[in-house]
Amino acid sequence: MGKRKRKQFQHGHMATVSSVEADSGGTFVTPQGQEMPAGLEKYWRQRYNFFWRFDEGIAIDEEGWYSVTPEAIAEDTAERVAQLHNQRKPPGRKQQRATDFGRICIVEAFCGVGGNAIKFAEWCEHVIAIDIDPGRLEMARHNAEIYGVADRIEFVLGDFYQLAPMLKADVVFMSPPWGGPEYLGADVFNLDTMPFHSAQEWLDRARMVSKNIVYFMPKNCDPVQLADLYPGAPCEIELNYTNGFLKAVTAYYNDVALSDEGRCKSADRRVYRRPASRK
Ligand code: MGP
Ligand code: SAH
Repeated sequence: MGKRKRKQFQHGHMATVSSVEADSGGTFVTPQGQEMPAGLEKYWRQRYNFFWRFDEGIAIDEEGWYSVTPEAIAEDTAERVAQLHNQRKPPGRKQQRATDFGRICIVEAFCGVGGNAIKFAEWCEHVIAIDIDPGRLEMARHNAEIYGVADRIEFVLGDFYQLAPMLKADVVFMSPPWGGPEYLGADVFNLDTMPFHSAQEWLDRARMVSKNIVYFMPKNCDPVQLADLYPGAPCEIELNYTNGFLKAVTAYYNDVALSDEGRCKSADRRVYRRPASRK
C-alpha cells in the first residue's frame, strides 16, 4: 500500500467527520490534533479494540465507527467458523491457523470497513466481502492490506439482497445495519424493525447461499426471536464482550452451531441453545 492511498483515506475520513459535525454540534480533538465530532469520541476511545493496528493508517468513516465489530469478537467468530472445516477433517488432525484451515469459503454480506472480513481472511481460505457503499468497501480493502490479507478477500460492490440468489458458500456471516446507535433506545430490540429488510428477510436470503449462517445482532434483542428466524435448525447464541462489557450477541445456525466451547475468548457463555428439531 503506497503512501498516496493512505493519505487519500485520511482525507476521506475527515470529509465524513465534518458532515457529522453539523448534526451533533460539538467536536473533540484527538491527541494527534485530529478534530472529530463529539458523537464519535466514544468510538474513537475504543479504536484499538476495533483494530489493534489502528495507528498504521486504518480508515473508518462515521457508520464504520459505530458498526465495526471489535477485533477480539471478530477473531473468535472467525476461529469458530474455521472449526467447520476442522470437523470435516479426519479425526486426530491438529488444528492450526489460517492456511491449514484452508477450504472454507465464507460470504461476509455486510463488509463495512472490514472488521469481520479481515479476521475471516486470517482464518479461512476465501472471503467474499460485499457492501453496498463503495467508499466503505474501499476502506475495507485498504484496512485488509494493512493486515496483509487482502489477497484472500474478494471485494464485491453490491446489494446482498440482490446478489444472494447467485452465490454459494460454506458459511454466510451477516452484520446488517441496525438503524444506527439509536438501537440502544429500546428495552428489547425488535428484529422486525431493522432498516431496509427485517432480520427474517435477510436470513431467508442468506439461506439461498448456505444453511450455515452466523448472525451478529444487538445485545438487547430477544434470543428466542433470533433463534426462531430459522425454524428447525440447531442454533446457538453467544454473548460477545470486550473488556468485560457486553457489546452484541451472535447467533450460529446449523453446522456452525456445534462449537468447541473451550476456545472462545470474548464470548464467555452461551445464552441459548436449541438442538435440531426432528421434523
Ligand atoms: P454500541 O452502540 O457502541 O454499544 O454498539 P455499546 O458500546 O455497548 O454502548 P453502551 O452505551 O451500552 O456502552 C456495540 C457494538 O455493536 C459496536 O461496537 C458494533 O460492533 C456493533 N454495532 C452497533 N451498531 C449501531 C451496529 C449496526 O448498526 N450494525 C452492526 N452490524 N453492528 C453494530
Ligand atoms: N461487519 C462490519 C460492519 C458492517 S456495518 C465490520 O466489522 O466492519 C453494515 C454495513 O452494511 C454498512 O457498511 C452498509 O453500507 C452495508 N449495507 C447496507 N445495506 C446493504 C446491502 N443491501 N447489501 C450489502 N451491504 C449493505
